Amino acid sequence: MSLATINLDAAPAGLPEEVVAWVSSVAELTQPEAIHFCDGSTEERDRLNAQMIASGTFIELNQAKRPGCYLARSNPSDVARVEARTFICSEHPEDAGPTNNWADPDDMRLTLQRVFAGSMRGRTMYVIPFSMGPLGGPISKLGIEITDSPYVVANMRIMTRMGDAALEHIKNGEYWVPAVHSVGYPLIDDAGEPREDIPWPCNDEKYICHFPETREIWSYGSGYGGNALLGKKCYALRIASVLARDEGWLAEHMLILRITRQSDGRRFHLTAAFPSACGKTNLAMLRPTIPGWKVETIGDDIAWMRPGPAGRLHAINPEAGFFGVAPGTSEETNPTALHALDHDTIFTNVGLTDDGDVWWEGLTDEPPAHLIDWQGHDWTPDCGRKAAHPNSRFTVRASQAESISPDWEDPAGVPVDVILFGGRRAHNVPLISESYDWNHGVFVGATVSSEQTAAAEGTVGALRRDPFAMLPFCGYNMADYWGHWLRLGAQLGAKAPRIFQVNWFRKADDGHFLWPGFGDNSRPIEWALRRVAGEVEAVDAISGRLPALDDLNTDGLDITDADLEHLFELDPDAWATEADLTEEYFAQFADRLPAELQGQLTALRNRIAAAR
Ligand code: O2Y
Ligand code: MN
Repeated sequence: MSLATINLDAAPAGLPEEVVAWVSSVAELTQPEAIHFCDGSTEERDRLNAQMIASGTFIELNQAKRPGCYLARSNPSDVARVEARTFICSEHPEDAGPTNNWADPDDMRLTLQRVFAGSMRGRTMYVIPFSMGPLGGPISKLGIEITDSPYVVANMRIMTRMGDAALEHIKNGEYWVPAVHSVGYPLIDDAGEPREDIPWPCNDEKYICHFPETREIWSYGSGYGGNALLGKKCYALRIASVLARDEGWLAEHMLILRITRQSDGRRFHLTAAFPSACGKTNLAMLRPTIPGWKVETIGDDIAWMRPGPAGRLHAINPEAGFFGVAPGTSEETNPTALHALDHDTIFTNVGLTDDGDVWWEGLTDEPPAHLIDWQGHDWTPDCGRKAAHPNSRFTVRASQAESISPDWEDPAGVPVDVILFGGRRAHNVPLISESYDWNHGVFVGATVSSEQTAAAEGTVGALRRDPFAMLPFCGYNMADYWGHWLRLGAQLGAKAPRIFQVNWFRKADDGHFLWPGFGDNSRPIEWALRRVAGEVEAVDAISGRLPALDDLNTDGLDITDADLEHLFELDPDAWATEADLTEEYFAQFADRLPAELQGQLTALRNRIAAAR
């Protein structure tokens, strides 16, 4: 398709030349039937929703029960992020590092030219200008996603600030990141033969590619979540981590909370990184079981943090919505999330009840007697299959959560007092411990791990490292990323947030969880905040500083003294093994490992020796 045949008549006036050139070049390559610049209006949303209902991509839910809600069912082969098909295409492999899939950028460009050639034939190409973070904010950044998926447009409308307002900033010459996405299912083949569309088009061949030097994203073959909503993991973490390294800030896989002590109105802000399956969404909407504390949500997944004018680290949530896991969300586990889904929500891969509502495992104790499962088949409780896919999702505007902070869109962000690192550890790691200093905190973040619980994950009980919960999301060499954290800590000095490690998942020898979790996680967090306020002492120990048991608020808590003590037991022999495993783990980073982290490992060994 030549430029002359690309209809840019409907393009907004005043587009910068570089945007016109880029959109035209992508259209020339992918050969769409039409080009639509998304304005973000409700008319546009309603038109696309009607189109997706007609094509079968969206099923309209019972509008009396769930107004503005739709269900999408993906192809069963396209249900999650595909880490094995996610590539960092840096010029030098060592700049991607040992924890990323590296691909040669020249080779990958040839591959992408091949798969994207004609990939949008017969389809509309949507151009989505978007802002990550409040529009025009000092920490926010812009992007443009090109996609051939109206489902992606509908989700980006919820997950980002998308449309004309973002485009105005781009027209003003502000920096933006280009992101190209195609589901890889053209409606006209190479011979010019048409084919019918299907409700969830995708391709068996998938490429999720990041070019850190040129700051570009190219995603092909998947329509699902993090593979396709390119503002989220691809931009806000992988590309943003590179921007952050070069510009002196942090792009992190962290939730953000405001916690207010009602007795004196003192506000604390906390960010927290957790690997998957550690209850991050539940913590983002924490309902404290202890009185006197109010918790507000600022973000549930990603934090962008920059040193502010007074030298403190300020965090924004770059996203505008939640893309949460549905199974397990219930009135008991996370009523705030559940209530947010009452209206204007896109559900993907959950069950459809006979009265046009949604259902997933864990929503109610009593399952419906019949429903249609996520693959469109009849389902009954005894059929032996799941009604909802385990990675089924809801997409909902963050403002619909009753816990949302009135300041969640403050462009200046909130000053961070506490950073938490958590993993899922049955043994060794205490309920909470405070790092000795920033560098020790970086060591703790770098060594975050979870014990593998299923044979499918590898050897059961073996540690799966997920440093800073960034393993699949760091856009460059992980050791250099640790170095960046160390440098930023030195810059922040005494104004740096305090770093704590938490573990909600420690088990007793008979296998029962020692800690009730959920709302009771407010108890160790209260201790952390009181440490920040200088109100409570701590006890030096192997892993960090621990609370004296009397200082942990256990009022009304149903836990035995033995279990409480076990939560903080640190066995020097077990920790010596931890230290050996850390040494093995660090070895893969060779001379890129910052010397400070090797020094932290030595300090840990010294504390173990002293405890023996
Ligand atoms: O499977 C996907 O594409 C979703 S992954 C995801 C979604 C929301 C928040 N976090 C994640 C994640 O993988 O960390
Ligand atoms: Mn996440």
